[in-house]
Amino acid sequence: MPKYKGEYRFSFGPWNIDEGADPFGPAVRRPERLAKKIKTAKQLGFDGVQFHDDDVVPDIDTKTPAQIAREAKRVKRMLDNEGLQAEFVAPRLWFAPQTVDGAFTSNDPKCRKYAIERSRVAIDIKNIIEAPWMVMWLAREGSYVRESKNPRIEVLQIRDAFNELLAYDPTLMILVEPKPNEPVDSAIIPTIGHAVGLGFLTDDPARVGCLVETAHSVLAGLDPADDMAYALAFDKLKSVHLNDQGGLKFDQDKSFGSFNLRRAFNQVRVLEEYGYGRHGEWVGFDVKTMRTQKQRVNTKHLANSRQTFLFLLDKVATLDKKIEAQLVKARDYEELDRYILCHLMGVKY
Ligand code: XUL
Ligand code: MN
Repeated sequence: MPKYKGEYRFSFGPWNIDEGADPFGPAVRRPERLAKKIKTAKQLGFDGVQFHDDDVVPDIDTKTPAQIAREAKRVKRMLDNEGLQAEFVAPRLWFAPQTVDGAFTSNDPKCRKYAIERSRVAIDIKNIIEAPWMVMWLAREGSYVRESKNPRIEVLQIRDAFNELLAYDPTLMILVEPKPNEPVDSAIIPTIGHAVGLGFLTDDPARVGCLVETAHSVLAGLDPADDMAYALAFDKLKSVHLNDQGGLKFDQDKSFGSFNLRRAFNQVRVLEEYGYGRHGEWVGFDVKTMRTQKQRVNTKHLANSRQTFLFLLDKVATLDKKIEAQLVKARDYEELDRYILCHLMGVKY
């Protein structure tokens, strides 16, 4: 009998070991090479790495298909040497001059074309490094000024773009990672409900899934565990970006559980009760190095987040199901609340 219902494989992306620049100040740590970050992933007990297309191939827009393939193969070898898998590739559709006004929803048709072409390149890279899916964080699909775009057309433009990409690669699986704002004022696919719905608009809904990020749900005023549960009810949750967020402010990407431990417990509970991971789903941590960390302790947030997940998994497994059921049956939710708090604090109930 396995100890847990779920099977957990952990990942993070190279951007999660960062130099600490923010809109108000420059970098405070030296950049690290991708090869070192990949080795760190292994040393910290992770199983895979997530990538943006240009994490794999820097300066991607200046390179030929042959150069891109060569560099992607190099990264695949780095992963193989460490016994790690690539989890996903996400096209960075928010950085180039062509994506200032959005990618698939830009008002300029030449820019929309760029977004499709760039996504095709990302799919080629994904296939070379053998990642199971492409993640779409639709960063600039939305508006700063509502009247600048037609929101109904925007949804259909994203649908059409997805259809082109699904047709380009019949093995492609797209995961939509919703976020309500930042960088745009108002995102057109702000919540998991929107992401699930978008999948059903495409030519092949079975190949469009979701990724729920804790901080993004909180920014939308929603509960991340409930968002995960919603996507699971549709069989759409293939990945998560666990982190934490202190209310409605900028996207903080704090270490998992660091702000609201009970909320973190409930995310782990939803995943574990479903048996998450048994169908190839991953647990990713989209956590940021605190700006105050010094160079040699710049990965503690990753190790800590993974460890907190495992501690909480134990809390889920050791919750007394009989007590829980009795209190639910008696509808004594005040007592259930107290039992959960005692259990989380590790004090006698
Ligand atoms: C942005 C965000 C991204 C995606 C990957 O808030 O979470 O890092 O996870 O493109
Ligand atoms: Mn994320």
